[in-house]
Amino acid sequence: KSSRLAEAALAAVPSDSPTIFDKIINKEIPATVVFENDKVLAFRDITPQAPTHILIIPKVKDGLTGLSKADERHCEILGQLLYTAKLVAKQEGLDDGFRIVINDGPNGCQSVYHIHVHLIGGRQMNWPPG
Ligand code: DGP
Repeated sequence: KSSRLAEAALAAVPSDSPTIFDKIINKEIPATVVFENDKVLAFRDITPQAPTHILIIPKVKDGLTGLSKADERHCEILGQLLYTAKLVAKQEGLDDGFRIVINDGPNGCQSVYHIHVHLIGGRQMNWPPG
């Protein structure tokens, strides 16, 4: 399963085109939304890697396909994404800890080019990651 995800990531072409996440934002395809405000959306990952696996994304991409494309104007939304991860971790009861991941580019195994923070928890994590 993990290697299939890695293959999908390697097959993904980095671009600023709309992604599947725009369809989720626009409610064109369903997602299990766990938190939403005017700036960010948090929903359950379709291929969870742990009992809790949530993606936190900005509602407006503004060129932020990935962290490597961040500009100074993105500092506020980057803060909002991390702060939302903290709020959702609390909401999910991840009181013993959790992991935050941002995959970037082919080497980082990024498959969707709309920046997203993975919030993963509910089990013991290992280090180093694969
Ligand atoms: P990354 O590999 O970091 O780009 O993570 C993209 C994640 O997005 C991956 O864990 C699977 C998830 N994902 C892809 N398509 C969908 C979808 O249609 N719905 C949901 N809920 N998650 C999706």
